[in-house]
Amino acid sequence: MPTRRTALLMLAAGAVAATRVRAAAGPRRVLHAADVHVAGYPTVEAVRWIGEQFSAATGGELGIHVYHSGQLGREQDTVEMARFGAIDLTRVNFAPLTNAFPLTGVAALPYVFQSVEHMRRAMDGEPGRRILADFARRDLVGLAIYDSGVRSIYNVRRAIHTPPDLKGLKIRVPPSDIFIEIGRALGANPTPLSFGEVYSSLQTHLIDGAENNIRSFHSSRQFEVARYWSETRHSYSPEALLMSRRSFDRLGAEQQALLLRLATESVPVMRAAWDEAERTSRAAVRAAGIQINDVQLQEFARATRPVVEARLAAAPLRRLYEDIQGLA
Ligand code: GTR
Repeated sequence: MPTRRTALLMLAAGAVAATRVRAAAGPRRVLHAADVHVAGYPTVEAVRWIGEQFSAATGGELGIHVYHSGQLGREQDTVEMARFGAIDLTRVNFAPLTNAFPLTGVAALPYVFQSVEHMRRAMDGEPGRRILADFARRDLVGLAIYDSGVRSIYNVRRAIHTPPDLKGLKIRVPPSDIFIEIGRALGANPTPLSFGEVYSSLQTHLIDGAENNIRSFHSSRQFEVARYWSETRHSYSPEALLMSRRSFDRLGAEQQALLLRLATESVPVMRAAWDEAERTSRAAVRAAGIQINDVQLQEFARATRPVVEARLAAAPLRRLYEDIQGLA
C-alpha cells in the first residue's frame, strides 16, 4: 500500500497530469516523467529525446512530458509514484535507490570505478543489465542507465585536502545508507536531505557543504553559496531511468519494444550532452571564482574502504562488485 504521503502526492500528480493531457495538442497518449533537474540538463533532454523519437516513429501514438525541476517532488517519492502507476517514468540517481535496490549500491560505492570509461563499460555490460533487471522486483521496469559524472565534496568554509579537514562539517548527502556511511567514514557530519533542499540549507547554514557532480553543483546554483570544491571523486553513482510496470504493461508489444530500444539509444545521446555539459559547468564555476583543489585521493579511498567491505559480505553484491572490477 502507498503511504499517506505518497497517496497525496499521487493525487496531486494525477491532477497535474490530467490537466496537461487536456491542454496539450500532440501525441495521442502522453507518458508523464519526473526529473529533479532543470530543463536543459542532459537527463531531462535524454528523456525528451525518447519521447520525440517515439512520436516521430509512430505518427504521434505516444509522447513523453517531462516534469523537470522537481515539480513532482523528491526522487524517493517519484519512485513510489511510479511503482503505484501515478506517473509513468522517473529519472533518479542510484543514491536514493541503494536501500531498496542493494545492487544499485554497488555502483555507488566509493572508488568502485577507475574512470568514466570503466563505469560506462560496466553499466553498458552485464553488470548494468543485472541492476536494471532487479527493478522488476518492485513493480518497475529499468529502462536505461545514464552517466552522472563523478561526485566530489564542496563546502562554504575551506578547501578539503584530507579526510581530517572534514571534521565538524555538516555535509549533505542523499537519503542513502551508503552515502551516510561515506560521510561518517570521512569524519564529517552527514546530513541526508533531498536535492531540492540543498541550496537553501547552504544559505541558512543548516549545512556547511554537500557532494555532487560538477554539473549539478552548477545547474542547481549551489556554487553561488559554497565556494570550495575539492576533487574527492568518491562516487560515480549513475542515474536510472525507471518505468512503472503498470504503465509498461498497458503498451502493446511493439510499443514496448520500441520504447526499450529508444531508451538504450538515448544513452549515447545523453553521454554526448553530458560530456559537453560537464566541460561547460567546470568552466562556468571556475569563472565564478570557485576554488577547485586536488585532494589526497589515497587517503579518501582508505578511509572509505570499510563502506565497501561491509557490502561485500553479501554474496550477490560481492559478485557484482567483482564483475565490475573485471571490466576495469
Ligand atoms: C544528482 C543526480 C540527481 C540527484 C542529486 C542528489 O547528481 O543527478 O538525480 O540524485 O544528485 O544528490 O540528490
